Amino acid sequence: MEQTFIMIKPDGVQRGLVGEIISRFEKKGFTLKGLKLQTVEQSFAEKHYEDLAAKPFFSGLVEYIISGPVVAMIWEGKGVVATGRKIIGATNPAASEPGTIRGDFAIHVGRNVIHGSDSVESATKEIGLWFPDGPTNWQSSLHPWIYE
Ligand code: RTP
Repeated sequence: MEQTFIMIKPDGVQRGLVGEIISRFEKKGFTLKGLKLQTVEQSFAEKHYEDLAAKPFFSGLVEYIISGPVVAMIWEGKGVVATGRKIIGATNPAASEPGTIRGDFAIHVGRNVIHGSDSVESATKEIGLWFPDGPTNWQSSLHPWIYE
C-alpha cells in the first residue's frame, strides 16, 4: 500500500492545528503509520529540502522549519501521495481552494502550515530520512469498510 510523508510545520504546531490536520487525514480513511513531534537541526532541514537549495527562499525556508517543533507523520492508503497533496492544497495559500488545509488555515506561502511528499519517489526518500526505523507495522480494522 502506498505511503506518504506529511509534516505539520512549526506554524501549524504553534497555532494548534495538529489535531485538525490529523483528523482530516483520518476521516478520509488513511492510516497513520508513523508519528513524532521533533525539533530538527539546520543540517537536517537542509537535507530534507536539498532539491530547493538553489532557490532564493531556501535559507528562509530552513530558518522557518527549524524555528520550532514539527509533527512528522507517515500516512498510508491507496493514492495517498496525490490525494494527500489535494487535501493540503496549492503551495501558495492564495491559490489554495477553500476546503484544503492551506486554503482554510494559511495566507502566506512562507507560512503554509504543512508539507506533503510530491511523488511516490520523494515519499520513499523522505520517510527514510525522517523514520529510519520505518513505519509502525499495524493494520487498521476499518480496512474492509474503506476498501472494496
Ligand atoms: P512542501 O514541499 O512544503 O510540501 O511544499 P510544496 O511542494 O508545495 O512546494 P515547494 O516548491 O517544494 O516549496 C517548499 C516550501 O518552500 C516554501 N516556499 N516559499 N517564499 C517563497 O516564494 C516560497 N516558495 C516556496 C513553502 O513553505 C513551500 O511549501
